[in-house]
Amino acid sequence: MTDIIAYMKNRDPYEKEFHQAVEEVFETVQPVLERYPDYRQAAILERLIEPERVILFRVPWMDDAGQVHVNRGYRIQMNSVIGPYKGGLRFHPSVNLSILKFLAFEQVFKNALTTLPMGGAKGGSDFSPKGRTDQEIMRFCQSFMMELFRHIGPNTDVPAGDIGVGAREIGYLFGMYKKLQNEFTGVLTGKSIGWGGSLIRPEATGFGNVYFAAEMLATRSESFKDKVCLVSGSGNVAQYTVEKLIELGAKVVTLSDSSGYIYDEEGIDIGKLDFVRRLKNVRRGRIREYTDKYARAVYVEADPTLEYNPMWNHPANCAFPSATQNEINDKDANNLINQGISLVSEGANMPSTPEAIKIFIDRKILYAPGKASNAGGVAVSGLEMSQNSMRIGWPREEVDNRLKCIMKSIHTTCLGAAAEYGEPGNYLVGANIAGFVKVVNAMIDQGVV
Ligand code: NDP
Ligand code: 2IT
Repeated sequence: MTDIIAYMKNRDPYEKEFHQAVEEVFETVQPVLERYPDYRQAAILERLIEPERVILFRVPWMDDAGQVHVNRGYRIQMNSVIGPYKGGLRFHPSVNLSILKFLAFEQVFKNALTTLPMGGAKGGSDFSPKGRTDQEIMRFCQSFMMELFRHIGPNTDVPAGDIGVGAREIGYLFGMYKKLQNEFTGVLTGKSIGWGGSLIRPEATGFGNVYFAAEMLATRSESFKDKVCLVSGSGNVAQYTVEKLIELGAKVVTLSDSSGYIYDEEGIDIGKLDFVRRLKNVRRGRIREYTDKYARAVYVEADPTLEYNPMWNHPANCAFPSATQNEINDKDANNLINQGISLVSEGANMPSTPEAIKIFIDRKILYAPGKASNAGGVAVSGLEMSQNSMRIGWPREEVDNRLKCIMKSIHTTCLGAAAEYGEPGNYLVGANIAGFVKVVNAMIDQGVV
């Protein structure tokens, strides 16, 4: 196994996020590899780290002043062994091959855990939507789709949203796909409700994360009533995490964006959350404006010279990192524990560094890795695909109930796999092993392809 890690690092030395995601999975599935030595001859690990296909393309677009810009577009089609490629698109200046390969790799196992037939993919661009007008966003999305359309399809690859890609972008991308293909199909998920989207898809990642965390708390006979929660980010995942936490009686005291965070000791109630929604989804403003409206809250500007994030250093019971990768390091993990945290449930993908994860597990924190706890988003995307294929739309309660059942089943599956391999209560080991076994068994069934 160490030779495969060394081979991977030597071959693509700059892909550090990808290496991090692979190492985390491969370390925890070691007991499976020992139990099934045949995997070696089948070169399972080597096949898992090599994407089935990588598409890299130029995205030229014109801004409102007539200036032409060029960005890079990507789609990593990682593994299609249990279904069509499925996974989001991220538009953010930090996007590169390493980040998208890590996300696509995680997606393969996450999608396997959902119980639905979806392979793993991820894509996006280093385009920054911040400060761009709707017209500029539309031209960018159209140019992006003018290349991507030939590589995707409802039975081939079904992209969705991620950081920087929400309902507005999905609309522009879908419009161009439909025009080029002359076909109205469920080629993207996260569509608006009026033209093929599923109810509950916008809510699904945040709600699903809270459903998963509630299952974890229940193993210790606890609930969210009166729990103080730290939530990072203020986008799609964070907003619906806060909504569900409020509904279940918790008090959420933080939200953030890449410029800084707000701390509201009195708690973010539904009225304040509505303000954040308008601020972020309509006006596309900064989280610091929260304190203009709610003066008793404090705003703390992000300080990249600090070795820890002060946001993770407030008294609380639960933490829901919901912004981006590696937002909790070892110092943050220790601060969280010293402040009374007993549960960390990841809404973002890989928000905790390996050192932070080790601290959570050693200290017996209820720790849920994103590939289990944030799987509700892609799960409801899978339900959107089913509804589109059948040309029907399920009511809100039905989708929400299915989401709850799926999160419950992922929770049970993780605990079962962890116990089977001698690590009871370890959700990291459970999620990695359960996802891995499902994918690998399908690869063995389908031969060397
Ligand atoms: P959004 O674009 O809606 O929101 C992202 C939020 O995170 C914003 O508040 C953004 O701040 C902040 N953020 C982004 N990058 C950074 C950074 N480098 N440093 C600090 N803050 C940052 O994205 P989502 O809510 O959809 O996604 C959040 C996370 O959840 C991501 O890790 C994503 O992969 C994951 N996820 C999303 C799913 C979905 O269905 N949408 C499903 C499963 C996981 P700013 O506005 O300043 O950039
Ligand atoms: O990381 C993720 O699971 C997502 N961004 C959602 C992917 C999807 O296809 O809904």
